[in-house]
Amino acid sequence: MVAMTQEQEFQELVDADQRIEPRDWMPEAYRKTLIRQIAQHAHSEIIGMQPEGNWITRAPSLRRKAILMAKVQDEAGHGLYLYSAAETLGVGRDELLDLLHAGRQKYSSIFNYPTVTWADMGAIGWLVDGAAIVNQVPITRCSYGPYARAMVRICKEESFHQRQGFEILHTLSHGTPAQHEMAQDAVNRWWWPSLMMFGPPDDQSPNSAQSMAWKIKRFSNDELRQKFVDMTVPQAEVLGLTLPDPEIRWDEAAGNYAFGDIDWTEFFEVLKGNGPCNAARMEHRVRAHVEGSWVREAATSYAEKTAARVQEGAA
Ligand code: BYC
Repeated sequence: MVAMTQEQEFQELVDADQRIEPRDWMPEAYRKTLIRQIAQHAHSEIIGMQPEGNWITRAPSLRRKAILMAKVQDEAGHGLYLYSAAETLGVGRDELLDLLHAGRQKYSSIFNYPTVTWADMGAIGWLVDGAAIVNQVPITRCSYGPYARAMVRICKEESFHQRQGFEILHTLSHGTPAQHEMAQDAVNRWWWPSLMMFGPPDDQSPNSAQSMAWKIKRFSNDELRQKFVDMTVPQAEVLGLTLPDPEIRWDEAAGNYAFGDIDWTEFFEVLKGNGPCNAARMEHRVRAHVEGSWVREAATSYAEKTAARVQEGAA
């Protein structure tokens, strides 16, 4: 019998839907691609706090303000779980943040768009968190254990976020004509960028084939985008809002909703740093990091003193 290589054994485990854990052998390229995706995901969570943080002081009621604060805090928590999952692959959180700040790692394109009215909080919850759920539920079955487990709790929280966004839009849509118009305008602006969140079309997605073979990804970008459209079109009807795409129609033969062409030039421009808010998001992130350095220093110093005291006590 010919002995299997480590790589073949690894692929057998993946094919049998077994989980890969941090101490297991894994191909270097698998580790690298996971670090890339998990880091990008973590960065998206913390950069994603900015567009919504923008409305905390201007929420229309105390109830809305408390809910929005809780949501933004949840995003910080998601970032923490994800940086911790990345750390199990042997990379430090500091290192990942340095790569983000140097523009060498990405975050989701969606957070480079501005939040200009209160209705944007509704559209982000409904569409952006809705897209996030469709993309992330399959990651609960990702082959890498720590990433899959982090995603279970994240998805539960995203589900709450999506409903609160839907509720904001439902209230506005059934309010005064001006409120309805504000809700419609927000949906018009967030619809196409939400479809872009799923990544480039399958024939222009260089990482998909390998990530699917490794079961990091369970569905292709286009498959998930289609699921999102199918889920969202009926919800728009309940909201009494329209989606800004005249080509949306039920395709009987395909058993799903057909939709119009996505402007991929806009997507690739945003990825290159040319979206409406790329510069502002990075500038804000780097400034917050620099201004927060004293907190990290104090926490490190406290941890060192506590550890020294424990050691003294043991001596
Ligand atoms: N934005 O080969 P592909 C949230 C990049 S947080 C920017 O298809 P892959 C939330 C891609 O990285 C939502 N870049 O890549 C938070 C690659 O470039 P590199 C974040 C994108 O990895 C707060 C290149 O394009 N969710 O929901 O197989 C408040 C080619 O793409 C994007 C996640 O991160 C994009 N949209 O598939 C509210 C989910 N799309 O790295 C909500 C986890 C693609 O080779 N990530 N690129 O230089 C994934 O599922 C996958 O990474 C993607 C892309 C489907 C996004």
